[in-house]
Amino acid sequence: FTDKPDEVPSVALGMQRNLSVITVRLDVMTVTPWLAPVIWDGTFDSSIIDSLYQPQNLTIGTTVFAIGKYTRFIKGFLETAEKHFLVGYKVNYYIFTDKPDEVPSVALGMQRNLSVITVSKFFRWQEISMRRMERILNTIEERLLKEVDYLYCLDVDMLFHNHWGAEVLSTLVAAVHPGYYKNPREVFPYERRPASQAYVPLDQGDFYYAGAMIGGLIENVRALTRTCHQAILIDKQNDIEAAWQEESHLNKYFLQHKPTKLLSPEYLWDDTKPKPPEIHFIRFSTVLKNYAEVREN
Ligand code: 2GW
Ligand code: MN
Repeated sequence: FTDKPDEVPSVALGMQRNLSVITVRLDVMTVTPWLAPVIWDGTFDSSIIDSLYQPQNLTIGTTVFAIGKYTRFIKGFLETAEKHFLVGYKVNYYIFTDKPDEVPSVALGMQRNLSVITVSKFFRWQEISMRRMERILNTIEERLLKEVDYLYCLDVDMLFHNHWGAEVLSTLVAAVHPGYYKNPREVFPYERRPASQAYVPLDQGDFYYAGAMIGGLIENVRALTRTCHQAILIDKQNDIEAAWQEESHLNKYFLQHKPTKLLSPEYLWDDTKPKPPEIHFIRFSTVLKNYAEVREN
């Protein structure tokens, strides 16, 4: 067992003597206190993972929203997903947009399909991002229950840079936010007002999870989107909007329904941050964008 597999020398072994190198990570948390794995490079073997999941003949759905100026991100998202996202598996992309004409045509690999779902644009940006829960829920109930086994809901202003494979599959999957994985819970930007459904007291919370990735078995993502959407509606009736919109509600949900697998920040990075040594691969990361320009309506 070593944290430095590259440094294991090759030594001539006698007959009937074998050596296995098992990599361990000592520099990061690789399992939660409720025994869910945290997926870091060096904690899994892709060939073993694929031997588990390939025979199941799975279909993995991916939702992305590209409303208003965000259609410009679709091309890079899809082109890089084709190189790194669940390659070798059946993948259905579902692109929600108000401008179906602006969805570029990107060459897709075998067993990979794309559906465009036309939706209206909301005036407030907070609604664009928050209403994803409602729209994903409706689409799950209309068709995704029949079409996919697992569903991953991702931000579109992102690019894949390295393998993002079947090691992410599990019942309910959350991504640890790249900005807060070294911080104590008191500084997590949870919603702190008791009047909101997303309220988390200062002495609670496990991790701060990113809103840009929700995943899991379709039934589990359905339950998540249903609960979060209902909580958002209750907040609306009470005239309160959580600090980080649906990300706040997601964090409340994961506090009450522990994820069965956590993705380390390798799986959801932020390019404005320098790469620290514990991140061996940046696998999926935000595109640097001119916020003022892209968000102007
Ligand atoms: C427009 C103005 C301001 C903010 C967002 C938008 C906008 C977002 C838009 O005009 N069109 C659009 O399609 N979106 C979708 O919402 C798109 O899929 C985008 O990736 C997603 C989230 O917005 P984004 O990427 O600008 O926000 P981030 O990266 O700062 O978001 C984090 O916080 C959000 C909550 O405020 C969400 O939880 C998001 O998932 C987080 O990554
Ligand atoms: Mn984003």
